[in-house]
Amino acid sequence: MSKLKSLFAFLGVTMLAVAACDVPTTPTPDTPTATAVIPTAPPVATATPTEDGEEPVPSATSNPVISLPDPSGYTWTAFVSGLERPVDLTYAPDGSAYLFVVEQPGLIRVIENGRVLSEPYLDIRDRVGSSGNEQGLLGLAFHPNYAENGYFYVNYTDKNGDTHIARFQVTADPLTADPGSEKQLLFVGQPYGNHNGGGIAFGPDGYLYFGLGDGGSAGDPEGRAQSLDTYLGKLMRIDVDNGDPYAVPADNPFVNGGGLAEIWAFGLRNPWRFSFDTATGDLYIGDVGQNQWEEIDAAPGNPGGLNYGWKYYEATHAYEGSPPADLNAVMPVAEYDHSQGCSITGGYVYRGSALPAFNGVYLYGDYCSGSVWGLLQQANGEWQDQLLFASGAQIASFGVDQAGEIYLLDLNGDILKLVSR
Ligand SMILES: [Ca+2]
Ligand SMILES: [Ca+2]
Repeated sequence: MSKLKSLFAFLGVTMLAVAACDVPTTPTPDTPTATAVIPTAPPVATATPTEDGEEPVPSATSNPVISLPDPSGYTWTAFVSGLERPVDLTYAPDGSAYLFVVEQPGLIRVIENGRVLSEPYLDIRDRVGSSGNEQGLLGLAFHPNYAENGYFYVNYTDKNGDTHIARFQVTADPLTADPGSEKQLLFVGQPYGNHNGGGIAFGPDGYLYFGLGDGGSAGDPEGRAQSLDTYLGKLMRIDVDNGDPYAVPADNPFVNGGGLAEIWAFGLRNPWRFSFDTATGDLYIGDVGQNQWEEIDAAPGNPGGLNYGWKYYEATHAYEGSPPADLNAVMPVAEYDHSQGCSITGGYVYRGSALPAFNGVYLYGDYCSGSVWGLLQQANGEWQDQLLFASGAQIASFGVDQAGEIYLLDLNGDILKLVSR
C-alpha cells in the first residue's frame, strides 16, 4: 500500500510481462502460506495441507484463488463502442441477457448480444442536468424482483444540480421504460457542482444503498462528511419494499437517533462507485481523494455505522483537523498516490466463471491513468494489491453481467470486457 509496495507491484507486473510466456501463476514472495482463505469455515486442526491429493472444498465465502493472477494471460477487449459518456453498466435480474448502460446526459441504453440498440430504454434528458463533469444520470440499480414488479432505481442530478434518488418502471415492452413513472424517493440539495456520488445498488440484504459525496468544492469546507445531519458524504440504506416512498431498516445505525436514519456509513468524500461481493456480501467502496491519495475501503460483513475518516484523513494520511479520541475511523485497505492516477473508480469482486483465476479478486481502476489493479485478501488478513493492466481508458466505471463477467466503461464511449488471451 505504500509507494514502495506499489512500485514493487508495478515492477513485478513489468517483469512478468517481459519474462512470461508459459510462466504459471506464482505466489508473491511475501505471501507467507499457500492456504486458502476460508474466513467462516470451522477451524482446521493443523495447517498441514491434505496429503491425499484431494482438492480443498471451498466454503461459500472462500476465495479458492490465493494469489493475484498473472495479468499477461488476460486482456480488456472491445465489447461495444459509440456510447455517449457511459458511466454505469448493469443487468436486470430477470434471466434476460440484456445489459443496461447509463449515459451521463440522461439515457439508459440496452445492449443485446454485444450490440447497442438504437431505441433507449429510458430517456430522462428533460430533467437531468449534466453540465458539470460529475453531474448527470449517474447510477442504476434494478429491483431484485424486477421480473415481477418492473422497478428500477436511479441516482441523478437535475437541471439545478441537486440529487434525486428515484424509482421508474418498465412498460409492457421489456425494452422500454416509462419516463412518466418516476417516483421520487429522496431529494438532496447540492451546495456545489462536484462530488455528487452517484452509485446505487441493492445489497445482499435486499435493501437499496446509494452514495453521495461531501457536497463538493474542495476539502469539504462545511465539514459535511462528518456531520450526521446531512446525507452528503454518506452511504445510505433504505427499504424500498415497505413504507411510502420507503422505510428505514430497523437495524440502521441511527434509526433511534444521533443522525439521519437513512445513513449507513459516513466520513466519505466522494464514493463514486461501490459494490457488494455477490459471494460474501462484503462491501467495497472507491472513495475519490482530494489532493494526493485515492482509496479503496472494504467492509467485510458490511456492518453499519462505519466512519471512513474524511476529512480527518485522506486515505491513511492526516488531512485536516484533530480527530476526536473516539473517532474509530476505518482505514482503507488499498491506496495509491497521484503519481499513479487522479481519481479512483471502484469496481467489483469477480465471481464469473470464464476467468477462474480471478475468482474473489476485486478489480478497480483510475479514471485518469487507465490503470486497473487487483485486490485480494490473504489468509492472514493482509491485502494483496497489485497493478495488473494499463487499459488506456478513461475509466468511468466497471460493470458486471448476470454471469458475473466484468467490463470497464471508458467515458469516451467504449465498453471493454475482461477476457483470457
Ligand atoms: Ca455536489
Ligand atoms: Ca477514508
